[in-house]
Amino acid sequence: MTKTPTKAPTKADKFSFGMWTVGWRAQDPFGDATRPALDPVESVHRLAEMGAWGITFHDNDLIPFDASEAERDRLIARFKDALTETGLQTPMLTTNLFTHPVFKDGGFTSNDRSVRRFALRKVIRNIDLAAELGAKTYVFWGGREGAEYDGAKDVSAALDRYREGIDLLASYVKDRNYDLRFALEPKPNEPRGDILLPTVGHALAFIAELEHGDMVGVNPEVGHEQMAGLNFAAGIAQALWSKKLFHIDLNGQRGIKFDQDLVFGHGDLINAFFLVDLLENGAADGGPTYDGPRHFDYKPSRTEDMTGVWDSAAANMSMYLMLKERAAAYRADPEVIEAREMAGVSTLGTPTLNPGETVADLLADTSAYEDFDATKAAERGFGFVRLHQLAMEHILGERS
Ligand code: GLT
Ligand code: MN
Ligand code: MN
Repeated sequence: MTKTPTKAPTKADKFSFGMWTVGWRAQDPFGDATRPALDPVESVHRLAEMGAWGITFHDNDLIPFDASEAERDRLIARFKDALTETGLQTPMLTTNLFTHPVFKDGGFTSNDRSVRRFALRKVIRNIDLAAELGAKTYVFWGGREGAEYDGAKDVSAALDRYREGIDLLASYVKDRNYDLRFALEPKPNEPRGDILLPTVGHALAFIAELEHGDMVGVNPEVGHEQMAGLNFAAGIAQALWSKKLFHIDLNGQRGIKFDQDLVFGHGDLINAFFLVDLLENGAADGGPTYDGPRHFDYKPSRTEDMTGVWDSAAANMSMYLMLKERAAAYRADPEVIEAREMAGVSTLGTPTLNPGETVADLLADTSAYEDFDATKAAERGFGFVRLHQLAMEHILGERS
């Protein structure tokens, strides 16, 4: 029986799931799979029944690497039928450039040129399918683009090849007039010892070097930034600020360790709260929000049977909706509004110079420097702890 989430999602919530998430058979480096294979058509039906809006996939989640043309056509056709029956969308597609041994040293940045050319062809083929299915985002997670040994990879040349690949694929999309944007997904390590474009910041800097950077953004994943000890909500704020948050992978991670892919909110709950607050309400009042898919990229733990798989899928959506409710109450709470004002959070949006004020005007303003009482200004307490405590009380349901 399909589990009904505690909080019932609707299509308007734009919740989507990777086919590889609920479909994960739970094999890990130390143990065999603990669950049977899941038919993608069943995933489509179950997710739709639970109130999800979309399903996303890698080429090889649906079509085996060595499938014949006829088999490929058959698998796509029955998948499309399931989409039509359920109304589930396919908002994002991506390419598997990591499972087959041919990609052991990467796809776009493999030291083997023939592999790089093969990778480009594999992506182009699936981009055509993405356009056919009406996807709006194409994700690039370069899990194998990296190295274990510093002497094994010329990082500068690898970045040249990465740029060459992404720019070539972007020009292909433009030539075909596909309504598709690219989103690069950073990760610091695993499966490679060190992966290229390890964080949101690295990815944003890379995008700025692209010829077709206008159609390339990021797809940050909660756990991937947290594996590097970074603040995910803060990284997302910068991606939004750069107008580059094209997609997002929601999940949970507990600290700097292997990629856990827990249910959203089952890791750093406080950061998850501030993330949802940011996505839904914007950084400052009136700041940019995110209206793209709320995409869950988690792995149902190895301990779970199929009931546990669907329970955990529902848990992701419930967690998001509960946090959304808490965040709305937090923003509307008069005490929070006052504490944010006292803390200067809501006044940081005021430009430091007056409209039209010049450097000369600033230099002429004695109140800004000569007469400025730094000792007095240093006396100010910001009340950040009180503000944070109010947030905790909202998270714990003490205030509502
Ligand atoms: C893989 C990875 C995820 C990526 C997927 C997209 S594949 O499961 O762990 O973080 O988002 O390629
Ligand atoms: Mn991911
Ligand atoms: Mn992950």
